[in-house]
Amino acid sequence: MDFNKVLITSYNHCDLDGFSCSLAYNEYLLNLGVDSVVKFEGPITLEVSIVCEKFNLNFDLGKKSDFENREIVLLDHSSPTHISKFIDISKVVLVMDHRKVHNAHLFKNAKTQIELVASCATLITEKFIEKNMKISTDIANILYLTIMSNSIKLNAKITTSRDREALEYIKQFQNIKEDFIDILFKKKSIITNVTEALYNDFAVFDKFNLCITQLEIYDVDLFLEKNINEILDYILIYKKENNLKYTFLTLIDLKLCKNYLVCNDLDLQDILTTTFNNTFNNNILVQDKIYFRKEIVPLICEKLN
Ligand SMILES: [Mn+2]
Repeated sequence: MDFNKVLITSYNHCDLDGFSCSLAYNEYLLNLGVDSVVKFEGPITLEVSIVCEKFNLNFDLGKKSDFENREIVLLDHSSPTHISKFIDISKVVLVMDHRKVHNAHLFKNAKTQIELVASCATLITEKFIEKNMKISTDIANILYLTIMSNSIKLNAKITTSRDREALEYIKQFQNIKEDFIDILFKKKSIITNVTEALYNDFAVFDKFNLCITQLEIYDVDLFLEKNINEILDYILIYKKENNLKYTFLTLIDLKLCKNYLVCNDLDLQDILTTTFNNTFNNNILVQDKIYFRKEIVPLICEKLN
């Protein structure tokens, strides 16, 4: 597609996928000679800040004047909510995301590409592959980390052959040491303020009066042992404050590749028990595989309908 002047962004407080996609697509467009800039709305997430520090990248890019009168590209996100006030929805010309439940149709003037791969970074890498275009070392490194992180080192069920092929292409340009992925996993698991971490990751699904927060932790058992009471208390507070019917936490164990669902609402426990054919023990339901929130939502929505 042809662009004039472009501003690339993701959702507010975006994760590593939104961050990497934006920087990579910016490099892709600049290589094609397009006048392109990136802008994010903070605060910066822990995983992104670890990666920024590692590769000396900047989350706060450019000056305000650079951002006016541009067509907008929205990456790793497909809803008019949780985006910056600076985004005029009618100016969004391209939306790329990898969620089954999305609102891309609300961007009336946008071309949309929604495909269910593990990482939106895979869709961006495919743009480079199509043109057989080189990727700079820094961008290759963050794309590689993102796909490895999003697929939990290719262990997540959502991983597709397209994610693997994207990684193969990136490998010729990246120089990151393999052990940095585990270092990143461990570093991003150090949560000093549990309530804040839960708050920052809540996603609301209005249609179902449902809200789910998600954390990825290197050792979930230990984390829950320390924090279960604070988690259950805060989930309840958040539910009441926001007038929601259902609220729960989903945790992914990055070491054991397991999933944990946490809530003390008995009605919701019933729904989750039926959905996953598994039972709660002390308000925790454990499963021997990874489920991302984006996988859980379509499953549970069927039951809430
Ligand atoms: Mn993503």
